[in-house]
Amino acid sequence: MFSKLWLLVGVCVLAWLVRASFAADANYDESKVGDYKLPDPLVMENGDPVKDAKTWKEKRRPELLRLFETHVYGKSPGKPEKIFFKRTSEDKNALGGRATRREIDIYFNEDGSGPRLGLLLYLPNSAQKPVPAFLGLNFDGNHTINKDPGISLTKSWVPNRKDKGITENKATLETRGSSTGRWEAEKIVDAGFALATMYAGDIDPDFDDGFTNGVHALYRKGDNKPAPDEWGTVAAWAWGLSRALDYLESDKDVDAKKVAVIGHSRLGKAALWAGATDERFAITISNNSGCGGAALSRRIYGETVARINTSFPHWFADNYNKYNNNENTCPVDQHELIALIAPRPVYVASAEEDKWADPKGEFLSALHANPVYKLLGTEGLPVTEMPEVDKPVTGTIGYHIRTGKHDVTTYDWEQYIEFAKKHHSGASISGRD
Ligand code: GTR
Repeated sequence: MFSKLWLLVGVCVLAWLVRASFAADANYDESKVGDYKLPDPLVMENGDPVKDAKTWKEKRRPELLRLFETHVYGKSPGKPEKIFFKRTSEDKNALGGRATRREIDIYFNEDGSGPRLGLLLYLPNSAQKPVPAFLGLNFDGNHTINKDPGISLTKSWVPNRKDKGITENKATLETRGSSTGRWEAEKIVDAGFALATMYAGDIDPDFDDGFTNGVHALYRKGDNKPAPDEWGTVAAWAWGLSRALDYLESDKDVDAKKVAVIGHSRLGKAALWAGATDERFAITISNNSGCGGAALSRRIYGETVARINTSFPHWFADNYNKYNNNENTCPVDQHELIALIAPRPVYVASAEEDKWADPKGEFLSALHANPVYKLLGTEGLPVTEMPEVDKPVTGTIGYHIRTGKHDVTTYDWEQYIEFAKKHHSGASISGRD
């Protein structure tokens, strides 16, 4: 046991050193972004052009989904045959009286054994029900998203942020509310939305454990790891978001047809994959999702495919390793991930100092998804040039680059709330802002 722990610590230190050296020599020079040719979302693999919405819907979209599954994220199981929801707590007087807090366990074995996903839900008290919602995963446990003392402390493994190690760890009281700034629960409910969130680690803990824990374990046959084209951790997180939506569909206070799935960084990659694979999500929001999220891989700017697969070998399908330092041979690029969300609204957000996530590459993905949005008869992205900092553009595709670093800020949330209001127009948004 002791030696196993040291092995784990050793592996983590090594991974950290590799990441640090990669980050140091990443390309941040626009003049060194060479020529690259993006695959055309409106051309079938066999070369046939896609000229109408029907061909997109019936042929190209399924083909692209299959390509992303096979080469990037891995194929996930569908909705499990058995899924159970249990409301574990409710407080009608949360957040200073403005919200009702519910906690719900989502699990898959009747006897309660196996993975349990803990969903936290805030409903605005002053709004007429059912309400539209934002749904997103959090990094460190539901209890970190607000100081609200009624939120249960996660019992799952949590990363140790202090020493950057992946050591065995339990959530502590000091971490209550540590991510409050990233969530803006009060602002969201005041605007008439519900906020639903779940700890990503309940679905799959964020370390390379050979897929023995989390929801992967539910589907393992014997000792078999997922096959090279089967789900990694990002896909498992996306699958978990769909299970949370299964619950929201059963809650009469939420309008499940008006759920925006949102995620930051690695969890933004998961939100995009959830929005692409699950058409029940009305809106998808990517906050600084970067490589393997909204950023084009072929630009080789900031984090690259080789880097991400080395630092986080568990995030993607094993097949994705084929494209390490070999991005041009990948049959897809990330603009086609955005295109898979069409015609539903999508918002891509970057931060000026977040060069690792390649803000320009994130914008270009939105831009190159636009032909699909146009083909499907939507407004798409209303600009052809990257907008100035802090000047959001919002059509069916929204985009902004804000001042500051890799983070989710009040400014970001203000744009997402406006975007959701615009696209849910006619929704029962009766908040008090
Ligand atoms: C970084 C990783 C990024 C991004 C980020 C995060 O280390 O390289 O792809 O996902 O973590 O999730 O904060």
